[in-house]
Amino acid sequence: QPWTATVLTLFPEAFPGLLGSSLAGKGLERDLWRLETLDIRGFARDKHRSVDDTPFGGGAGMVMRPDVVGAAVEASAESPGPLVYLSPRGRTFDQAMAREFAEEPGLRLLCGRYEGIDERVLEASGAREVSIGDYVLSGGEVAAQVVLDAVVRLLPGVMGNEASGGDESFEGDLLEYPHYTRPAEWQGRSVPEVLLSGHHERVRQWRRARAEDITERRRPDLWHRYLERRRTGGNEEG
Ligand code: 6GU
Repeated sequence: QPWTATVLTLFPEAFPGLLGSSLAGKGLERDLWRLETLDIRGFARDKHRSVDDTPFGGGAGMVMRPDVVGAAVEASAESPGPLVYLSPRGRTFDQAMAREFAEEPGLRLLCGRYEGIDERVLEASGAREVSIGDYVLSGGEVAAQVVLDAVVRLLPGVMGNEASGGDESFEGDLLEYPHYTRPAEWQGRSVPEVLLSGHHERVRQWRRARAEDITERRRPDLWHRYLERRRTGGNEEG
Protein backbone atom coordinates (compact mmCIF):
# COMPACT_ATOMS: atom_id res chain seq x y z
CA GLN A 1 0.00 0.00 0.00
CA PRO A 2 1.45 3.39 -1.01
CA TRP A 3 1.85 6.29 1.40
CA THR A 4 -1.68 7.66 1.90
CA ALA A 5 -2.90 11.10 2.92
CA THR A 6 -6.43 11.18 4.36
CA VAL A 7 -7.72 14.74 4.65
CA LEU A 8 -10.66 15.46 6.97
CA THR A 9 -12.17 18.71 5.76
CA LEU A 10 -15.31 20.76 5.13
CA PHE A 11 -13.82 21.57 1.70
CA PRO A 12 -12.96 18.27 -0.01
CA GLU A 13 -13.19 20.07 -3.38
CA ALA A 14 -10.02 22.02 -2.43
CA PHE A 15 -8.00 18.79 -2.91
CA PRO A 16 -5.75 17.86 -4.63
CA GLY A 17 -5.56 21.52 -5.68
CA LEU A 18 -2.02 22.43 -6.69
CA LEU A 19 -0.88 18.99 -5.50
CA GLY A 20 -2.49 17.60 -8.67
CA SER A 21 0.13 19.38 -10.78
CA SER A 22 3.78 18.70 -11.55
CA LEU A 23 5.84 16.54 -9.21
CA ALA A 24 3.27 15.52 -6.62
CA GLY A 25 0.58 15.11 -9.27
CA LYS A 26 2.77 12.77 -11.35
CA GLY A 27 3.35 10.79 -8.16
CA LEU A 28 -0.42 10.54 -7.65
CA GLU A 29 -0.93 9.32 -11.23
CA ARG A 30 1.82 6.74 -10.80
CA ASP A 31 0.23 5.57 -7.50
CA LEU A 32 3.42 6.44 -5.57
CA TRP A 33 1.11 8.02 -3.01
CA ARG A 34 -2.66 8.32 -2.55
CA LEU A 35 -4.95 11.16 -1.54
CA GLU A 36 -8.30 10.56 0.11
CA THR A 37 -10.74 13.08 1.52
CA LEU A 38 -13.33 12.66 4.24
CA ASP A 39 -16.06 15.31 4.08
CA ILE A 40 -16.68 16.33 7.68
CA ARG A 41 -20.15 17.58 6.75
CA GLY A 42 -21.05 14.02 5.83
CA PHE A 43 -20.98 13.20 9.55
CA ALA A 44 -23.53 15.86 10.53
CA ARG A 45 -26.72 14.18 11.73
CA ASP A 46 -29.36 16.92 12.02
CA LYS A 47 -31.55 18.01 9.09
CA HIS A 48 -29.53 21.20 8.55
CA ARG A 49 -26.25 19.24 8.49
CA SER A 50 -24.75 21.71 10.96
CA VAL A 51 -21.11 21.26 11.84
CA ASP A 52 -20.55 24.24 14.16
CA ASP A 53 -22.14 25.97 17.14
CA THR A 54 -21.59 29.02 19.35
CA PRO A 55 -18.80 28.88 21.94
CA PHE A 56 -19.61 28.14 25.61
CA GLY A 57 -18.59 31.19 27.62
CA GLY A 58 -19.52 33.50 24.78
CA GLY A 59 -17.31 35.41 22.38
CA ALA A 60 -16.89 35.77 18.67
CA GLY A 61 -17.15 33.10 16.02
CA MET A 62 -18.21 29.48 15.93
CA VAL A 63 -16.67 26.21 17.10
CA MET A 64 -16.73 22.89 15.25
CA ARG A 65 -18.94 20.41 17.10
CA PRO A 66 -17.28 17.48 18.89
CA ASP A 67 -19.97 14.97 17.88
CA VAL A 68 -19.57 15.73 14.16
CA VAL A 69 -15.77 16.06 14.07
CA GLY A 70 -15.42 13.11 16.47
CA ALA A 71 -17.39 10.88 14.10
CA ALA A 72 -15.20 11.96 11.18
CA VAL A 73 -12.04 11.21 13.18
CA GLU A 74 -13.43 7.78 14.11
CA ALA A 75 -14.16 7.06 10.46
CA SER A 76 -10.53 7.88 9.65
CA ALA A 77 -9.19 5.37 12.19
CA GLU A 78 -8.67 2.64 9.58
CA SER A 79 -6.61 4.97 7.40
CA PRO A 80 -2.85 4.80 7.89
CA GLY A 81 -0.70 7.19 9.89
CA PRO A 82 -0.89 9.59 12.83
CA LEU A 83 -3.67 12.15 13.18
CA VAL A 84 -2.38 15.68 12.62
CA TYR A 85 -4.50 18.73 13.45
CA LEU A 86 -3.46 21.83 11.49
CA SER A 87 -3.56 24.76 13.89
CA PRO A 88 -1.58 27.97 14.47
CA ARG A 89 -0.95 26.88 18.07
CA GLY A 90 0.77 23.65 16.98
CA ARG A 91 4.47 22.81 16.83
CA THR A 92 6.02 24.58 13.85
CA PHE A 93 6.40 22.38 10.79
CA ASP A 94 9.95 22.06 9.46
CA GLN A 95 12.05 19.84 7.18
CA ALA A 96 12.87 17.41 10.01
CA MET A 97 9.14 16.92 10.64
CA ALA A 98 8.58 16.42 6.90
CA ARG A 99 11.19 13.65 6.92
CA GLU A 100 9.47 12.00 9.92
CA PHE A 101 6.06 12.16 8.24
CA ALA A 102 7.50 10.61 5.08
CA GLU A 103 8.59 7.61 7.21
CA GLU A 104 5.02 7.01 8.39
CA PRO A 105 2.65 4.84 6.31
CA GLY A 106 0.58 7.98 5.70
CA LEU A 107 -0.98 10.94 7.46
CA ARG A 108 -4.50 11.81 8.57
CA LEU A 109 -4.82 15.58 8.31
CA LEU A 110 -7.62 17.23 10.26
CA CYS A 111 -8.53 20.67 8.92
CA GLY A 112 -10.46 23.10 11.08
CA ARG A 113 -12.47 26.15 10.08
CA TYR A 114 -14.12 28.92 12.11
CA GLU A 115 -12.46 29.53 15.50
CA GLY A 116 -11.38 25.90 15.71
CA ILE A 117 -12.49 22.49 16.96
CA ASP A 118 -13.98 21.59 20.35
CA GLU A 119 -10.94 20.83 22.53
CA ARG A 120 -12.30 17.47 23.73
CA VAL A 121 -11.95 15.94 20.25
CA LEU A 122 -8.28 16.88 20.21
CA GLU A 123 -7.74 15.41 23.71
CA ALA A 124 -9.66 12.20 23.01
CA SER A 125 -8.01 11.54 19.66
CA GLY A 126 -4.45 12.35 20.74
CA ALA A 127 -4.01 14.49 17.62
CA ARG A 128 -0.61 16.07 17.00
CA GLU A 129 -1.04 19.81 16.49
CA VAL A 130 1.08 21.28 13.72
CA SER A 131 1.39 24.90 12.54
CA ILE A 132 3.05 26.06 9.33
CA GLY A 133 4.20 29.38 10.79
CA ASP A 134 3.36 32.38 12.91
CA TYR A 135 0.40 33.90 11.06
CA VAL A 136 -3.29 33.06 11.00
CA LEU A 137 -5.00 31.31 8.09
CA SER A 138 -8.77 31.02 7.84
CA GLY A 139 -8.62 27.24 7.80
CA GLY A 140 -6.30 24.25 7.87
CA GLU A 141 -6.67 23.27 4.19
CA VAL A 142 -3.91 25.47 2.79
CA ALA A 143 -1.64 24.38 5.65
CA ALA A 144 -2.43 20.71 4.94
CA GLN A 145 -1.40 21.24 1.32
CA VAL A 146 1.86 22.87 2.42
CA VAL A 147 2.63 19.88 4.66
CA LEU A 148 1.71 17.39 1.93
CA ASP A 149 3.85 19.13 -0.69
CA ALA A 150 6.90 19.01 1.59
CA VAL A 151 6.32 15.35 2.57
CA VAL A 152 5.34 13.89 -0.79
CA ARG A 153 8.47 15.16 -2.56
CA LEU A 154 10.50 13.08 -0.09
CA LEU A 155 8.73 9.79 -0.93
CA PRO A 156 10.78 7.25 -2.90
CA GLY A 157 10.35 7.73 -6.65
CA VAL A 158 8.43 11.03 -6.50
CA MET A 159 11.50 13.14 -7.26
CA GLY A 160 13.13 11.70 -10.39
CA ASN A 161 16.12 10.80 -8.22
CA GLU A 162 15.59 7.64 -6.12
CA ALA A 163 17.95 9.14 -3.51
CA SER A 164 15.04 11.54 -2.79
CA GLY A 165 14.99 15.18 -1.79
CA GLY A 166 17.41 16.71 -4.28
CA ASP A 167 21.20 16.68 -4.51
CA GLU A 168 21.87 19.11 -1.66
CA SER A 169 23.41 17.14 1.21
CA PHE A 170 22.61 20.17 3.38
CA GLU A 171 18.91 20.48 2.54
CA GLY A 172 17.13 22.04 5.50
CA ASP A 173 20.44 23.02 7.16
CA LEU A 174 21.50 25.83 4.81
CA LEU A 175 19.66 28.14 2.44
CA GLU A 176 19.99 27.33 -1.26
CA TYR A 177 22.94 28.51 -3.35
CA PRO A 178 22.14 30.71 -6.39
CA HIS A 179 21.13 29.07 -9.67
CA TYR A 180 21.88 30.07 -13.28
CA THR A 181 20.96 28.87 -16.74
CA ARG A 182 21.53 30.03 -20.33
CA PRO A 183 22.35 32.53 -21.68
CA ALA A 184 25.79 32.83 -20.03
CA GLU A 185 25.47 36.61 -20.33
CA TRP A 186 22.17 38.46 -19.84
CA GLN A 187 21.71 42.25 -19.67
CA GLY A 188 25.44 42.65 -19.08
CA ARG A 189 25.45 40.16 -16.20
CA SER A 190 27.54 37.02 -16.53
CA VAL A 191 27.28 33.66 -14.85
CA PRO A 192 30.06 32.95 -12.29
CA GLU A 193 33.05 31.49 -14.19
CA VAL A 194 33.38 28.42 -11.99
CA LEU A 195 29.97 27.15 -13.12
CA LEU A 196 31.19 27.10 -16.77
CA SER A 197 34.49 25.42 -15.87
CA GLY A 198 33.34 21.80 -15.76
CA HIS A 199 35.30 21.26 -12.53
CA HIS A 200 32.65 19.42 -10.52
CA GLU A 201 34.53 19.56 -7.22
CA ARG A 202 35.14 23.33 -7.55
CA VAL A 203 31.46 23.81 -8.44
CA ARG A 204 30.46 21.84 -5.33
CA GLN A 205 32.78 23.92 -3.11
CA TRP A 206 31.56 27.20 -4.65
CA ARG A 207 27.93 26.25 -4.09
CA ARG A 208 28.54 25.32 -0.48
CA ALA A 209 30.43 28.57 0.15
CA ARG A 210 27.57 30.62 -1.39
CA ALA A 211 24.98 28.68 0.64
CA GLU A 212 26.99 29.38 3.80
CA ASP A 213 27.37 33.12 3.02
CA ILE A 214 23.68 33.56 2.33
CA THR A 215 22.64 31.61 5.41
CA GLU A 216 24.99 33.53 7.71
CA ARG A 217 23.73 36.91 6.47
CA ARG A 218 20.02 36.15 6.22
CA ARG A 219 19.34 33.51 8.85
CA PRO A 220 21.68 33.65 11.84
CA ASP A 221 19.39 31.13 13.60
CA LEU A 222 20.02 28.49 10.91
CA TRP A 223 23.69 29.48 10.69
CA HIS A 224 24.38 28.88 14.38
CA ARG A 225 22.55 25.56 14.34
CA TYR A 226 24.58 24.53 11.28
CA LEU A 227 27.88 25.45 13.01
CA GLU A 228 26.82 23.58 16.14
CA ARG A 229 25.96 20.49 14.11
CA ARG A 230 29.33 20.54 12.35
CA ARG A 231 31.08 20.97 15.72
CA THR A 232 29.26 18.05 17.36
CA GLY A 233 29.19 15.69 14.41
CA GLY A 234 25.81 16.74 13.09
CA ASN A 235 22.80 14.83 14.33
CA GLU A 236 20.56 16.89 16.59
CA GLU A 237 17.26 18.46 15.58
CA GLY A 238 16.32 22.10 16.35
CL1 6GU B 1 -1.82 24.81 10.49
N1 6GU B 1 -3.86 26.49 10.48
C1 6GU B 1 -4.38 27.73 10.50
N2 6GU B 1 -5.70 27.86 10.47
N3 6GU B 1 -3.64 28.82 10.53
C2 6GU B 1 -2.32 28.64 10.54
C3 6GU B 1 -1.71 27.40 10.52
C4 6GU B 1 -2.52 26.33 10.49
N4 6GU B 1 -0.38 27.57 10.55
C5 6GU B 1 -0.19 28.87 10.58
N5 6GU B 1 -1.34 29.53 10.57
